[in-house]
Amino acid sequence: MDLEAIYENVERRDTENTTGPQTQSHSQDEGKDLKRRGSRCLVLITVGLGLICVLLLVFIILQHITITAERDLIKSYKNTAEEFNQTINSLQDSYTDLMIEKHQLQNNFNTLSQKNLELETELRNVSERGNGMLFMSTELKSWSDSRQYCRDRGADLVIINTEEKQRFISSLVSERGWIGLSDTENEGIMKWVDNSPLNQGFWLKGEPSNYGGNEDCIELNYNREKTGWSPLNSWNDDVCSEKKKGICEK
Ligand SMILES: [Ca+2]
Ligand SMILES: [Ca+2]
Repeated sequence: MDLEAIYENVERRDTENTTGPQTQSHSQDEGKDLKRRGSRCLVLITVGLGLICVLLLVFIILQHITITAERDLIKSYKNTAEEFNQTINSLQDSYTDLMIEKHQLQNNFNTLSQKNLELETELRNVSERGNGMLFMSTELKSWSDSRQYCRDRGADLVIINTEEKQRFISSLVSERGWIGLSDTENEGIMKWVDNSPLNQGFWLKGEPSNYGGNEDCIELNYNREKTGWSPLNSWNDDVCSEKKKGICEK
């Protein structure tokens, strides 16, 4: 019921009951009762409105928290997406660089393959002229053991009997190695492994020295810094038990 209507009703009753003392007292009690009820209603309405306000406030706070959390989540997704894009771009750049590097390596490989082919052809030509195929042993051994290494592979220590072959082997060898020449049987009489005599030697300056009276096996010395070294001056006699690689010819 409307509060004003209640008060109007009370006043109207007061006006109507002004005829006698008993009736007037009774009407006053009723008015007080109505006022108390009205006050109670007012309190209830106020409390109700307060509760509604509190609920609304709680609802708004919850909504705010939810929206904030969603916004943070979206922000996080956005950052992740940006990082992902950056990673993709970086990978793309790396891929491009690698492709360029791959092409360069491919070109280098092609160039090296071509050079290798040329060297193989040159080696074949020289080998054909020298009746053999050249290779270096992989182990350091005495002259006799190096020779055995070659023989175990169907070859022998190399015989160098032309300037062309000497030049070619000097250009290939990058370390010292035994060749098939020695004066083991007769000091000063050099013989090849096929027992043919030495016609032309390509000695380093001052060699063969037979130093200590015990140098009977011949090596091709790669050391280009050595005094007097040249492609046609690279032989040295050394102690046969010294460990070196062997230059084999098949
Ligand atoms: Ca000697
Ligand atoms: Ca010597």
